[in-house]
Amino acid sequence: MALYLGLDCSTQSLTAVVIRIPERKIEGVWSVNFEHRLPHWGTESGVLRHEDPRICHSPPLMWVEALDVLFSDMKRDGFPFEQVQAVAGSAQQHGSVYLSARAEEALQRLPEAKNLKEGLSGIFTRETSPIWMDSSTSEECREITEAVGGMQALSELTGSAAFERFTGPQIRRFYKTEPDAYNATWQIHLVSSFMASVLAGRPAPIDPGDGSGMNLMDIKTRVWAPRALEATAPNLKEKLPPIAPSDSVFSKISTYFVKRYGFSPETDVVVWSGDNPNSLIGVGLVERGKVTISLGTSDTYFGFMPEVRVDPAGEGHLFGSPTGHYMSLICFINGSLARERIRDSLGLDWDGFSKALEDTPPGNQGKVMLPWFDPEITPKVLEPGVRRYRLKEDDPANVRACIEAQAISMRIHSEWMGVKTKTILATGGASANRAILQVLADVHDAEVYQFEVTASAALGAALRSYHAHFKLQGNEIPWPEVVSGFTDPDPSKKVLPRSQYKERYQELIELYKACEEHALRGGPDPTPRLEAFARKYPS
Ligand code: XUL
Repeated sequence: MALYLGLDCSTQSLTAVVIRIPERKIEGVWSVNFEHRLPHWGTESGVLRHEDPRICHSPPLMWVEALDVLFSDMKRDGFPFEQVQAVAGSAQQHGSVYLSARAEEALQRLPEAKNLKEGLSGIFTRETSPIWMDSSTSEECREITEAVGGMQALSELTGSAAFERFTGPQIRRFYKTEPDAYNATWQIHLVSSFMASVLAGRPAPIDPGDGSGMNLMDIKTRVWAPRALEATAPNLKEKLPPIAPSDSVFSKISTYFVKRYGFSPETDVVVWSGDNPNSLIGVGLVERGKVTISLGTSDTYFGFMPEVRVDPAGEGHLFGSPTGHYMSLICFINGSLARERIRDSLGLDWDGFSKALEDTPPGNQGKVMLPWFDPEITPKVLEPGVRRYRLKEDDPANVRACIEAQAISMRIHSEWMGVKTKTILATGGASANRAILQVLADVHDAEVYQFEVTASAALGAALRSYHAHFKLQGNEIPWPEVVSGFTDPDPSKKVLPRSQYKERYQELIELYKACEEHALRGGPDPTPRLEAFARKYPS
């Protein structure tokens, strides 16, 4: 009997999922919400808001402090830390942590520290970390793209066009705006490799899954790409940790955690990865066929991909999968952030939100919203602002307009992946809402399964720790076997597409495209077409 621990350091919280092997059971789930449990950091849902809405940072010491809070909660609940064989982790992608030369010694000396926060304060050359919601680096994106030889060249080299939130453009901005601090930086980590370093008490490598969210790694060979590094900042290679396979154990756990919480000194620490690559495992996408829609702070749409295929429009991404293959992904910033804003502006709770959704007809009588509360990633919208067509701001139909917009946008912007989806796995907080899943099923004309475990990234990390631990002992378990029993969709949680609405949604998808054309590229006003749609489908 053995326990495997998976941690997920997301935008809003730090979560632990523990699995028990060979019983193949989830032993427990614990979570620490940053805003509520660590209010002294002054974040809003884990993010430090800036007067410039494009700038989004988080304090790295908050994530570190959360680790002590999380393990203390588990200890209070009598969790048997000594039975944990290995720990792997997941973190929000793209965010970067800038360490000074003091960091190495501070990590080593953690066992003597009063707590993690105290032991690791003063090790940063940048006190706050730019995170994936930051969109302040458009100029740097242009510069990098040009230096590498254009969007197509960068995309083929690194798996993605340059994106504001990707780590390379963020590093370039830091180098340009704070050159002294950049020069004083010893190592630049991702949130994932930083948290892994804390657990191990020494610098951790970056895995190809998270490395591919940087615009710095050669997506085919999985090594740092010299052309991309040169285009980004000087001496960057020496500041980046090495890249190591996602299923490698790189250290034993730091004595700090042995002394304080009772972990065994033999506990293996596995290389961490990004939340999306971890979720790929956590929902069992280890072979081609299905796709996942993750309804979290951001919404993501992703699938397993056996071969290299990049988005010619430059909107989507190709990341490394922890299985050694690839995954395709598109990310929407206005996910739960948009749903919460609508809920609050209409004075509803989640039940009221679901009711408003159920009380409005599919197609919403031609009332359409482009829910760009924050700058949007897909499609690229740098000047935020919600656009409404035939929709007043206080109309309860805003609920359906938001949910339909999110579902349709996913459908339109995932066409490059070239898979006609028959089965969608829904995960993340909002996947518990069946009314939302019905919209997804109808818009995508696919069956949608709701997942039991909403913490799919942390579960994926727990499964990765189990896989890596066995591999280290010379007993590599095939991935379908690793995930089996944990990620099988529950047939009673299936939502079917309703054929009577198929044609209606096909029409609405075209109209939604016209709204995007109008809002982004000066296309004709789609209002008359929406009015005709409303007459055709009044209820
Ligand atoms: C993916 C992305 C987000 C973050 C959120 O590219 O930016 O999904 O990983 O945690």
